[in-house]
Amino acid sequence: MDIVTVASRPYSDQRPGTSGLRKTVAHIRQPHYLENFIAATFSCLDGLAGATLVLGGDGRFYNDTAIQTIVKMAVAYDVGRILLGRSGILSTPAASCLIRKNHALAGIILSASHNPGGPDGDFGIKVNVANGGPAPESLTETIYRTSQRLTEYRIARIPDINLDRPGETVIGPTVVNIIDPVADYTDLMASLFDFDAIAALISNPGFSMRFDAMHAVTGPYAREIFINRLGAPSEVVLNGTPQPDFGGHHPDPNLVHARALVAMTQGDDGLDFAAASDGDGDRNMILGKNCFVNPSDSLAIITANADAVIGYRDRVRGVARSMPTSLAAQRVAEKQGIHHYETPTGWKYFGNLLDAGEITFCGEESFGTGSDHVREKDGLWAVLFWLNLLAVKKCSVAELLYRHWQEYGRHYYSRHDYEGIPRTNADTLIEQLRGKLAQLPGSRFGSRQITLADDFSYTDPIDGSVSHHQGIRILFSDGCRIVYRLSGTGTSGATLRVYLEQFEDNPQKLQLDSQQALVELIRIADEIAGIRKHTGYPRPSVVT
Ligand code: VG1
Ligand code: CO
Repeated sequence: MDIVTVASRPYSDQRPGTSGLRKTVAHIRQPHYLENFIAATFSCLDGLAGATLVLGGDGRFYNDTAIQTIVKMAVAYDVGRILLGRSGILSTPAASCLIRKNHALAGIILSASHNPGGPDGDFGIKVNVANGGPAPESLTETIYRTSQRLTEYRIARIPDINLDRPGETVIGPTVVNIIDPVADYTDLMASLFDFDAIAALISNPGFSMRFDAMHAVTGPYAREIFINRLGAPSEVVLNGTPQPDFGGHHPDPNLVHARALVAMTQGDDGLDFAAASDGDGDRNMILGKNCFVNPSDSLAIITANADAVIGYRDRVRGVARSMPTSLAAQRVAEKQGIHHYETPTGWKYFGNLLDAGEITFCGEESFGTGSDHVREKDGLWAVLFWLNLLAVKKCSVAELLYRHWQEYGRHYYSRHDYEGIPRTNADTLIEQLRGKLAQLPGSRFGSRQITLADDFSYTDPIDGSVSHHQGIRILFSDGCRIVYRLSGTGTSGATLRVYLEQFEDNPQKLQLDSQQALVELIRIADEIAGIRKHTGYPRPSVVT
């Protein structure tokens, strides 16, 4: 076995963001860039020699090239076994499932999630740890510091392996095991949900549905689950073949990027149910006939109705939501007497709470929902949860939603993104806002008064670790909230996210258009932060 040590020089920008290291493909393809980050990661994983590593990605451009490099490095770093998804494919939740099931030490998931792919698109590297979840900030910071001192890495000089041929190959100290990426995940889903009830719903001629895989990783998973296991006709899965450039689209399941699917739910003969997932299969969008389920509401409805689903009956301990996510789930937790936690943005902050059994469900406003079945958000899981609810409750998506609002009130909610603004403008906006925070409490805006204005900090209740600067929150006397933060997943310029929330429990006012309901708060958000002035944008580039 020819293992060589290659001299390298550190790159200064290998600090992982909200969800892994995310860069343009061109950036990742710089000499030694990928190798450096993998070497830094490997040297920070205690006990790597002889251990099991899960490896796969969302199939985007450069996925297979990067996998070949990582396999050769894993051999050089004495990894004992690599569990590799066939053709390099693993959805993020399936990778999490495999890490847990096989007691792997870690996983590497190659994905830039919902960001576009292709030679001119984005690429990403996510590192997961032994619980199946994203590496905690303590580890990503150590990897980053290591990357800044890196002067060399090791790699085996071996031919590329055939990623399409299942089975085991021994390469020096390492067994490379190419596995079916779909089977274990499908079994896990079958253990949580009532597949017979869902199959009966899907076969009912009065029920129409589509799942849009957006040319991304969930295609093979959706085909196995919906068509092979649940008996749906093949046309139920749209865009089901993963493509390196996602067909030239953003694999981002929201009202903007999944517009064609949304259109299929509109009108009297619109679909009864439609859903979509993102590049790496961890996000979900849920739609009913003429009806969109806001992700914050979805988390609340899943929590409130968990007893209807066999895998969750009588065992719900609590729910956590990322800070910008609406308070709808908290309202359910308070009423049901279960735990509730508010964490920073990013799935890594849920891991400790899930491991400690403090929570059963968790979610984010950014179309992410999940539970303690894995340690990642899980798109198809959420879709199956909703189908299971519809099958048991024998009602439509809209009925489930309206009933929930009637019982708990409605949290009108929207996120406004200002994408691709110059970094300095974004930093100035946030700095000026921070400078004003102390004076804001007590300020009046019409009938509203600010009761709290702070820069959110989080102390993990399990390990005591503290995370600062997790978004600026402005809370008002009537329960409204405005949150401002900068994205940590973009690859060019800066993206400002503004999150708006307003509670309503007047039964006459539960069915307004969200943007209409929030119009005054949107104006106040601009007045406080000078959004238009700093960004130069008259309106947000994406509204969800
Ligand atoms: C965004 C979302 C965040 C999510 C993250 C990763 O981060 O806001 O809620 O956890 O993407 O999602 P940011 O920093 O750009 O706001 V994805 O599906 O990687 O996995
Ligand atoms: Co994703």
